Amino acid sequence: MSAMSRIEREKKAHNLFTRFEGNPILTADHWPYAANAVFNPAAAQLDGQTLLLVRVEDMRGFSHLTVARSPNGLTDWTVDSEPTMTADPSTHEERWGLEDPRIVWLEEQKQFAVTYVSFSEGGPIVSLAITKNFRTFARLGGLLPPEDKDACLFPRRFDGRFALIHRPIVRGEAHIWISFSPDLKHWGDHQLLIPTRAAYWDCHRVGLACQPIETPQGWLIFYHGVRSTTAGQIYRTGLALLDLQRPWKLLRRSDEWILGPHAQYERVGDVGDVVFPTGATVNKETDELRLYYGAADCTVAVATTRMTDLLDYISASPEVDD
Ligand code: BMA
Repeated sequence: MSAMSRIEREKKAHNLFTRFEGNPILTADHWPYAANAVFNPAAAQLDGQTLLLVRVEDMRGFSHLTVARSPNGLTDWTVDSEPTMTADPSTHEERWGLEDPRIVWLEEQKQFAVTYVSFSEGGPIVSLAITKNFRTFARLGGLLPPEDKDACLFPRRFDGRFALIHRPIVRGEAHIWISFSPDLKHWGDHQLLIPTRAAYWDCHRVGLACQPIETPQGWLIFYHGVRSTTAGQIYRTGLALLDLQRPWKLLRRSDEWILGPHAQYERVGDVGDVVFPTGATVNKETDELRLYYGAADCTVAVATTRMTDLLDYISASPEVDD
């Protein structure tokens, strides 16, 4: 058992993140062309700037991805004048648009991997694109059959294999899985990683939030959890820790959510009561982690915390038995 009492830990969970006072940082009004909503952004650092690959929903209700850049990650965003990645509707895979990207730096390839949802006629598919500059992309296509979403690669191989966290729907249930591949194309050895938890805030659905964050204690995993209530679904964010060398091993999991809909822009929108993180940046010098998230399926917001606080909190969270 940890030294922190449950009450102390709840207080810590409640105070872990500080919302940026300038939230929401991006809205459809910032966009250089007509859009209904801009949300669920992937995040990376490139050329001394923060880059967000933002999901943009057009007036048909279909989505594409567009880059926004900022010198400080908070303000002064410049949005690409045209969509950066659009669906190819002539393919079965991308019939109804591209959604909810995640970005990770692949150490071996020295390129960014973008995993995103292609909305196919058969349901959502996880697709992969590789890029150096977010201007040109090598599109490697779908990785696994539908229905699957909320996916991200790890930055390197484990025992010679790449690893993918994703969220297939299996028997109607929405749990987080991990799968492995020798070549980023053929995937297998599928294992359940983080299941939903009966009665908790994450009892109905879970899915990966942003990219896995490497720490000396293990991989920090942010995930969204859903509870369905009589008033609708509530999307909140929790934290888990995976073994550094064996990421298929879940070490700890937060009892509490650490970010939930509270601000007006999170409570009210196209889909109210949704915080949906999909990107993070870490500044090792300042110890700061910034979590970028979609708020109420309408806008992009950011909240900040310290890596040491996250690690203190997850170290005080329950261990998970095998
Ligand atoms: C999920 C995804 C997200 C969306 C969220 C809340 O299932 O489709 O794109 O932000 O629902 O509506």
